[in-house]
Amino acid sequence: MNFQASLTNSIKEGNKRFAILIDPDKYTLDRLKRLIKVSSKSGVDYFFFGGSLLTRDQQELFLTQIKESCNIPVILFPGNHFQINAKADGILFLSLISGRNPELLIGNHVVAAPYLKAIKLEVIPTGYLLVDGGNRTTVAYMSNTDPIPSEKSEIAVCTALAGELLGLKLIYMDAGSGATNPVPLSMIKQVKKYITIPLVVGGGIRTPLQAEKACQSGADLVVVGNAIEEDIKLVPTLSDAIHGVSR
Ligand code: 1GP
Repeated sequence: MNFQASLTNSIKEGNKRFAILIDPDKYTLDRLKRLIKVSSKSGVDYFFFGGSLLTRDQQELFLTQIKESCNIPVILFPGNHFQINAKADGILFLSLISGRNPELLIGNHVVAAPYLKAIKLEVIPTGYLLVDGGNRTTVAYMSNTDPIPSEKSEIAVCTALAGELLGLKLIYMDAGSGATNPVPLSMIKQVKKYITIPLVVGGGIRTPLQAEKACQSGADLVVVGNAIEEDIKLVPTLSDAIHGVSR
């Protein structure tokens, strides 16, 4: 089953999903192998793979390692079109709809389109909303966009709604990797109330309780990266917290 179908199914069944963000710059091959093992045992649903800026050429090696050693689907979360890779299962085809940078609304998509057409990757049209997490993140700098202020839920709601009306299939609210504060729960609740497509939430989630609360507020899928890079023991506890939440 592809990513969109499996996520839609889990929502219908009232289940929440857990994705680990693998920024290949932050792992060695040995640490990646450990992460794969722990994730397989802990019921991790997806690996998101990518970063706003990659400086080490490890993508091919790491994707091969993941695909050869587990069944967890790998969804590319690309910072740019150099990160397109046919070894993955799918790609978040991101439109940075909280920003006003035309390259990230359509320019990069035009460049990527023929590559995506030529390879067998599930393309997931995604409305990406960057939300202020209290510090300036790499994604805010690299994308040259202003995040939505954390107290402006109405802007997030209208932006997410516009994304759905434009035909996007997923909304991803992100405070940015390493954010001081995650996306506010009140903002998640408001957005969830107005959209019918799946809602992904990530950025700055560091504890099982934060992950659980994000799910209870309406996140269908929670993404965690940094906290797991620092402490791999969080994987099973985060997984239990997220999967323990039902509608
Ligand atoms: C970033 O949502 C992801 O795009 C994960 O963020 O690394 O802060 O968990 P963290």
